[in-house]
Amino acid sequence: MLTIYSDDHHLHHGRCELMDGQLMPCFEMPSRADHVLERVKTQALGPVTAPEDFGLGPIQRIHTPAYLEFFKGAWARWAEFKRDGDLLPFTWPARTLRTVMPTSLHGQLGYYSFDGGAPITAGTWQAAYSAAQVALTAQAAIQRGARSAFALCRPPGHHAASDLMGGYCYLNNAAIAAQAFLDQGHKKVAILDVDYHHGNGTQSIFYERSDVLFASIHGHPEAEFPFFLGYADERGEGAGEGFNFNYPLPAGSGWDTWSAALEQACGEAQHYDADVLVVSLGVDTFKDDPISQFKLDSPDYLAMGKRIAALGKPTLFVMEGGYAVAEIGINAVNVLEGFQSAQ
Ligand code: SP5
Ligand code: ZN
Repeated sequence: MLTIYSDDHHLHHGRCELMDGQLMPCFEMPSRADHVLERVKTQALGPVTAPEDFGLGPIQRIHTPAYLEFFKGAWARWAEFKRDGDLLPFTWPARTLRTVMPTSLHGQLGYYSFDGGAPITAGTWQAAYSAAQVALTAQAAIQRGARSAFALCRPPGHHAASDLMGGYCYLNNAAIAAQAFLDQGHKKVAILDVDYHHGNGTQSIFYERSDVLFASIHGHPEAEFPFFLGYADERGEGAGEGFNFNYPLPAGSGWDTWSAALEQACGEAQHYDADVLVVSLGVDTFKDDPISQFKLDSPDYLAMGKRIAALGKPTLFVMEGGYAVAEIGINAVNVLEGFQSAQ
């Protein structure tokens, strides 16, 4: 399997995120992608290549021009404040407030974000832009006939909506790739999101559309980030009704429970008869993940890959979360090896 990877992810190294009553060192750190790349190499998964540059066009198919302009320019505006830390939001237009557009940097940052977990640093735009190109380059490989490809994206993307950052995500790499498939002639794309957290950004982007089916298995939002989306009764709206599937699971869920949900999600993708499959591949479902509550073990990821392969679709894997840094390479690459072993 071909892996697409860019060193540019090192340009994004946030210092702190707001969590559990503290500014904590960011769980989403550069060594994550380094470990995955290392494992891709030691397991000889296949060639590793740098991304091509497809420009802003395919990113603008998912994200609004105003959001992209804000994100791209935010660091330069923040630098003028001459502060020590990264740029982090602290006020959001929640109920009773208006979603007006303030003129100040922090007002606009609140408008364009939904949590205090996505710091903007000097290199965040470039890293996120390159991650989107990584996804697009892997997508192009499949478009040219590859059965599968791995987009080793960092920062991740599935929490990012068309004009919102949050949850360590800025640009929705999986959504951008899914839209590229459609723009290049495919009619139906299924996105299977196996990250521990609900892919609220991806769901919101495609919620009223029938050309992208979204299925997500995740920690129940009653108890788990992102709290305000990801419930089982969210089935899509308008033309999208019946094309959104959420499988929220309780804390402590292991492979038995998790794989039963995967079985259902795969059944929906099969029934939908997608042309291609995009997998939002988070491995924060691992038993030792520091911020998550599922109990998958490393061999389970091999089984996960095998089950996904049984769908028989051209498959693009897009890296999302996973914070047990020492094991992230083993677990992510196990999915890919499991997939390949089932060919
Ligand atoms: C891409 C991705 O996986 N983003 C996840 C963002 C999660 N941010 C909030 C995490 C809150 C975790 N609280 C757990 C408490 C453990 N001490
Ligand atoms: Zn996650």
